[in-house]
Amino acid sequence: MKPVARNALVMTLVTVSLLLGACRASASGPATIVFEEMRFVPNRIDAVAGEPVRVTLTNKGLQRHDLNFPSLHMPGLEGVEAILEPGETRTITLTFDEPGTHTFQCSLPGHAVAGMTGAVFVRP
Ligand SMILES: [Cu+2]
Repeated sequence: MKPVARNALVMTLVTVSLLLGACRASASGPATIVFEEMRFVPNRIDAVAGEPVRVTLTNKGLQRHDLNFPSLHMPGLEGVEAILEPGETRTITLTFDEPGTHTFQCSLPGHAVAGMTGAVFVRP
């Protein structure tokens, strides 16, 4: 794990949490997503609105992949991004304030259309 990249990601996630107004402390169960060529395994996460969910990302693919939420529409940032090199593992924390479905994808060119898509299902 690269400390600098990890710190940048933490700052991004803190910003997202503040923007969403999520300040509650209880946690949803941890989840794991493996990046492969060209898919996420599994390609869904279940979460509870307002509760942080820890997600461990592992890139078992042969090239760089990321986890990107286009729906978050943050100025200057195309959603929550976690770019992993092959063999890299990182744990992120996501908090969604409203119930609903948030799709995610790998934002590298051609990867989403090749099948690297998924969704977080947020229940009340
Ligand atoms: Cu990819």
